[in-house]
Amino acid sequence: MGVVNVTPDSFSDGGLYLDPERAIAHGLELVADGADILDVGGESTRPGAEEVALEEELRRVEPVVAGLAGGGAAISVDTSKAAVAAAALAAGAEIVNDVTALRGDAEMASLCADRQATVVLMHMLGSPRTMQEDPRYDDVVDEVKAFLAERVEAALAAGIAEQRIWLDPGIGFGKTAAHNLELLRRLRELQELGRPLVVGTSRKSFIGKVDGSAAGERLGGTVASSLLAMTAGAEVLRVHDVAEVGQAVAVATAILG
Ligand code: HH2
Repeated sequence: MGVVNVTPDSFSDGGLYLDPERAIAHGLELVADGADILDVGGESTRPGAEEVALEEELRRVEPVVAGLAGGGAAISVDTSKAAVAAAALAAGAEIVNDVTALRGDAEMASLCADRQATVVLMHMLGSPRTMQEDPRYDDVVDEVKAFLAERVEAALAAGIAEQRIWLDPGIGFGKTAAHNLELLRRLRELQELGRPLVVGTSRKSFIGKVDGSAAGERLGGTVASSLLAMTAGAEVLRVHDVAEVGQAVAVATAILG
């Protein structure tokens, strides 16, 4: 899954693809690099990020989804607003990646059920504005797992088919570096939930906590963590650097057979 951020303020590529033409060109490049899915987002969820008004998020996302649909990859929309998801699904998206796991907008679950969208349910403690203020868990893996199990039940109750539900531990969303490392170390435990796992470690700050690197210098850490997630059962790797991670995955897969 390649990341297409149509935002001025994303933590690693904010402002690069705010213009729809540039975002579409970037998405097509990621498809050429081997992306099977493009995740188009118009609102940064980095720690402390300001919320984006509905009209502005629609203005960013809709033309980019329309421009990329049919371009060789499935389109996912990274939003927690039902109106944005609806517009993206109408423009050709098939997947709704909701970092609030259907808790952010009361209309989201029924929309996804009606449109038969695949949904990504992600764990987050708190909201982007507050999530990095002293996050605490007794056992981060058990708590993330219990949360995701509860959100699967909520999605099923809303009429979303089980085979359309993917799960994500939410690396960096209300977690310290130690929490993120433990989630990645024990990722297999989340496989017990029985649904495909999406994992997004790309350029995230836990990598910088390991070696002091800045957001633009975390490709090695992204590759390492993505490969380990893959060998622990992750089926979707959400990354900015599709060519590099794709090559690493291909070589690792060839070695492992
Ligand atoms: N991470 C980010 C955004 N959306 N969605 C899922 N399912 N999983 C993730 O790990 C995830 C996500 C943050 O990365 P990015 O989009 O590059 O940054 P920003 O939120 O600042 O736009």
